[in-house]
Amino acid sequence: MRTGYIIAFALAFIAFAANEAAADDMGGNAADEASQQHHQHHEDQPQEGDSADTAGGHSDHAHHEILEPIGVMAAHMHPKGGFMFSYRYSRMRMDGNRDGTSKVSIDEILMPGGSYMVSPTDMDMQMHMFGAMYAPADWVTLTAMIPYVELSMDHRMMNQSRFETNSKGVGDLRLSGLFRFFDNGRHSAHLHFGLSFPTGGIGHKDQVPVTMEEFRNKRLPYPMQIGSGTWDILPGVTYIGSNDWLGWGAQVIGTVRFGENRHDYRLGHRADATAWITLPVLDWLDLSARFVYAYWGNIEGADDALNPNAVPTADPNLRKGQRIDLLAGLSVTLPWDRFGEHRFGVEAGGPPWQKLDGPQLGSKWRVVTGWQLTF
Ligand SMILES: [Cu+2]
Repeated sequence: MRTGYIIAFALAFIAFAANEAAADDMGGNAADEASQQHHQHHEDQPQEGDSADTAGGHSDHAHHEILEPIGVMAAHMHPKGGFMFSYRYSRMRMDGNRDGTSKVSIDEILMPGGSYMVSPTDMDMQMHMFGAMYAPADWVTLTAMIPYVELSMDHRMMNQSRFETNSKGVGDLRLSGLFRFFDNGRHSAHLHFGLSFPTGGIGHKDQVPVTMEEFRNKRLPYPMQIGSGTWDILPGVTYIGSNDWLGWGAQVIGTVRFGENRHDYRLGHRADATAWITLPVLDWLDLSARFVYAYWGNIEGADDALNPNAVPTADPNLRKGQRIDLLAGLSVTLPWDRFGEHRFGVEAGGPPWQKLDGPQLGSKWRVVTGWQLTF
C-alpha cells in the first residue's frame, strides 16, 4: 500500500543519510571538538556531568541528548533558565472519502447515487508552527505555540464540475506548563496543563456554490476553519526513558473544549497518544520510529450558516474519527554551538488504519520538518 511505500522510502533515505554520514566520519574531518562532546552526551548516562564544559548551560541537556522525534510537542523539559525557539512546517494530504474503515466513492456520495449536491475529494493542510519554551525552574517548563495554517479543499458537484476552496490564517495560541513529577536519570515523567486561546478564525469565507451555477462568498464548513472558537484545556502526561544506546517515550494529550463558540458550536474533544523510540546512530544523527493514535469527536451544536444536506463537511455529526499513523524520522544536531544548539528534524509517514464517521476525507500521508534552537 501507499503507506508502506512512504515508510520504506523514509527508511531508505535514513539509511542512505546514515551511510553517507558514517563515511564522512571515517574521513575524520567532521569530527571536531564540539561533535565529540555531543557524542559523549549521547553515550553517557544523564547525571554524570563529566566535563567542565557540561557544568554550564549544556549539562542538564542530558535529558535533551536523545531527543523525541520532531513531530512530538513538549515532550522534553529544560533546565532552569533554559530557552528554546522552534519552527515546524507540517503538511497533511487527505485524499478520498471513507465511512467506517472503508472507502466511499464520489458516486456513492453525490446524488443520484447518494444524497449530496457537493462532495469533497481531497484536501491539503499546511501548518507553520512557531514555538517557545522557557524553564523558570528545573521542575517546570513553560511553552507557547502558535500556528499559521493554510487549508485547501477540492470538491466535485453533481454535474461533475469541480471547485476549490481555500482558507488561511493564524490558529489558536496554546500556552502550557510542564511539571516534572518523576526523574531518576533514566526515566522521567511530566504532566501538562495547557490552555488553548480562541485566536484562530472561525469565520473564514470563500466562493462556494449555492446552486449548480451560482457561487457566492460564504462561510466555509467546519474542517476549513482555522480555530476552534472556544477556550480549550489541554491536559497531558509524557514519559521519557533512555539507556546507553536508545531513547524512548510516550505521551497522551487531551483537548477538552468548553462552551460554544460564537457560531453556536464546539468542536469535538480530542485525544492524541503517541509512543516512540529514538536511536542515536551517530554523534549528530538520531533516527526514530513512532506510533500515533488520534481520536476526535463529533461537533456539538451547529453553525446555522452551513447546510448539512448539501455537503458532508457541513454536517456536525460526520466529523468523528480515529486514526493510527506510523512515522519514521531523523534528527540532526548541527555542529555550531556558538548561538545555542541547533537541531533539525524530519518525520514522515501515513495511516495504516483509520475509522471515520463518514463520508469524511481520509488521511493519506503527513510530513513534518522542524528546527529547534536551544540556549
Ligand atoms: Cu525545548
